[in-house]
Amino acid sequence: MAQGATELRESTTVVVIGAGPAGLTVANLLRRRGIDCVVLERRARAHVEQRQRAGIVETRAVRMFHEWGLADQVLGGVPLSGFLEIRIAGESHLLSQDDGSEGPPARLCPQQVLVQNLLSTYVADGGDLRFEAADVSLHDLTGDRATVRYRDPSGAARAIDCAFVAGCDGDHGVSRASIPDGVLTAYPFDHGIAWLTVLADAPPSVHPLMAVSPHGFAAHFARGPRASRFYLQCPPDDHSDAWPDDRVWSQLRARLGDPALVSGPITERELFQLRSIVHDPMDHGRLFLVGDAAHIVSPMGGKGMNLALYDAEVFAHAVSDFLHHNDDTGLRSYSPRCLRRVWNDQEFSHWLTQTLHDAGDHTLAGPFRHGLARARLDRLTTSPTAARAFAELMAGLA
Ligand code: RFL
Repeated sequence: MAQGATELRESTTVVVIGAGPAGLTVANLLRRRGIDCVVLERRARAHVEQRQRAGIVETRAVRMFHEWGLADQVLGGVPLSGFLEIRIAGESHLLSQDDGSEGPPARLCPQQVLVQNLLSTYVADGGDLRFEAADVSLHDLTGDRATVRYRDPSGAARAIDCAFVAGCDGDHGVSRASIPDGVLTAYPFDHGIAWLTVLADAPPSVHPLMAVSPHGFAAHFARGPRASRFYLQCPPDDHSDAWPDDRVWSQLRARLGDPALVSGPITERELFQLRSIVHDPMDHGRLFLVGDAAHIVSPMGGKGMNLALYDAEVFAHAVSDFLHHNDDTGLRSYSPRCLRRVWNDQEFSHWLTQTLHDAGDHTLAGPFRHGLARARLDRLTTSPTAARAFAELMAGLA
């Protein structure tokens, strides 16, 4: 954007780009430490508050919100039932989610509920949050101060000087794209699988449920007292138009091994590819990438949003240590510290994705990988030690 004479200039400590789980958590944690910030969000408030995606805030993240004194305000939903059901060819196996640690467990808290609560807490706390910020651009990232430019809803050009920029604008945002070519290395992975996901006004499953069947993988998760999210494995070149309601319900009944599954109106459907990517490093000068802006994890294992919350806390501690104690250790170690957890969760998600798909339709993975996946499931459902290690990973404590 041209820097005209009418540009309105301001100054703050941190500009946060994006008001998803990552950006709103960064903003709330910074305010708890008395650090000024401005959040710039491209979309309108109603859009941000209604975007449905993740459903579970893992144990580690629940305890993080408790430690910051935010749990009562931001965590909606209910504590998790304590079991995960894996159904193999119609046979049910309940895995305890007890990881052996003390403290509050994971919560069934839909992403939009978390976002609404983070948003209202931040605004009630006097936080500065600007919706419909257009043409956001980042400047002077390696200088003494960075500048973020944008146009407000009236079309006026604005510029904010800051010490740090938190790039929380997801995989398609402007933050990562502002880093010069050659600075970051991308590590992408395509699972070669697509999922059709539907949200339906249908009774939730008793426990989070993942099913392995010769027809392909399926899953059923609660998204509220009367709402469910379902997932169905499909070929990567499939299209959601090929999935009329009748086909969705008959395939779910076959794959979940539940002929009596109660259907309901489908309120949302989307077909997406299972893919993962890691960008390394997660910082450049005064810019720190947080959440999906730095990494995408395939949804199996429910780690994407939880990683965003992890990065947000590491960043907030790092900025606070620097401003309050003149200690830049946290800023310098931000990227390696976050990437260690990112790769840990990528490995878990990849392992679970391969296991639950390969163990089903053996024509896709071939008989050898099918046998390996069945052996992993056998170990998981018969060895208490294997089940405990799995629970730790699900909880985010490993
Ligand atoms: P978000 O949520 O994408 O938010 C980014 C925000 O930035 C804004 N933005 C901009 N603002 C200003 N200027 C720009 N130029 C901008 N460009 C973008 C956007 O409007 C938006 O408000 O990223 P964040 O905060 O890093 O959060 C990440 C999570 O949303 C994501 O990891 C999860 O939803 C992934 N995910 C799941 N994660 C879990 O932990 N558990 C799950 O069960 C789970 N299920 C899922 C998922 C993702 C799914 N999709 C997207 C395929 C299920 C699905 C269907």
